[in-house]
Amino acid sequence: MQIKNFAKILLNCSSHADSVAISGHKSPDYDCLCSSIAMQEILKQNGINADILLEKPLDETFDELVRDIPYITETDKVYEVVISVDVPEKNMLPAIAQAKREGALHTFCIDHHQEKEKYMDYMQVLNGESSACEVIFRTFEPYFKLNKKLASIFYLGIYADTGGFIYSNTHSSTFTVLSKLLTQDITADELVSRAFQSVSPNSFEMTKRAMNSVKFYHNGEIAVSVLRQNDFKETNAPYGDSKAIVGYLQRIKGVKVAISIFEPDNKGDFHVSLRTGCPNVDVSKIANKFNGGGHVRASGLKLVGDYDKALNALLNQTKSVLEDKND
Ligand SMILES: [Mn+2]
Repeated sequence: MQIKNFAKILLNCSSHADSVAISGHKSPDYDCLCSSIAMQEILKQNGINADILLEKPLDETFDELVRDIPYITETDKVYEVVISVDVPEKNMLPAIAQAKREGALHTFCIDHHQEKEKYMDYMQVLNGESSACEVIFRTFEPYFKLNKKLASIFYLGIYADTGGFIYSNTHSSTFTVLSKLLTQDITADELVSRAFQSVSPNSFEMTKRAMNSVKFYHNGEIAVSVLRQNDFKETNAPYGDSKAIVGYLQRIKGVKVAISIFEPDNKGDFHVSLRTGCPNVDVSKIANKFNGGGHVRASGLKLVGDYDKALNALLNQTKSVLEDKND
């Protein structure tokens, strides 16, 4: 839900606090990193210092604009205020942020996913907005001065979560925000090609393997790619670069649900990304069955155990959703 005066309350609590922390979700993406950085900058403009908490250092898949930030991955510090950005539920907070949340006096959440639980004292959740970046921009607009750095950060976050302003979460309000960002003389084309359009030779090799693995099910309506642990090891490609693969599958004519499965390490779990371009298919229904989450068009989940069994369960659930047996 939307809270009136959310920005005022957050700034007021933070300015009276000795310490403030900001955290995005586990396995961070551009929107969550950019919204963390934007939040930190907005607080700074209001005379408040805040640390950004992160599970572990970022790999080289991320552009330097978001990578070269002094993140905190370990600290004994107790934070009086903890702010989560782009995190729909408590379990998606990295462990460090979950621990700091327990000891905080005031907690805030700013998000654009479907609200699952009220895990913070104040929840500013605008479901359906393009990105956490857009929610932050609109919520805090009266309380910050837009500059080139902030505009570039917001632009990257919004670009990432809207797939370059084409997903259905792109609204006219999104373009209103973008038009304001472009007044800051940002080099949007350069930003986008650096962050999203360049691939390393290693990532290209990994993508080739993913493409070779593709199998179709349910009369070509389901496409599945898989990258096992050895594919990541042998190509030496960063896990983060595999996120684009599901987007390729979604573009194949006739495919209603695109599924990319990844085994990032030897812990025995499979990360699954789901996409659909079909207006009458809701992939979050598949994700929810496996305690995952996300949006109607793009969702994710985790499977554990034997690969064949995991794949079977996933395919059965996907077929039920396609056949609409699920309601
Ligand atoms: Mn997001």
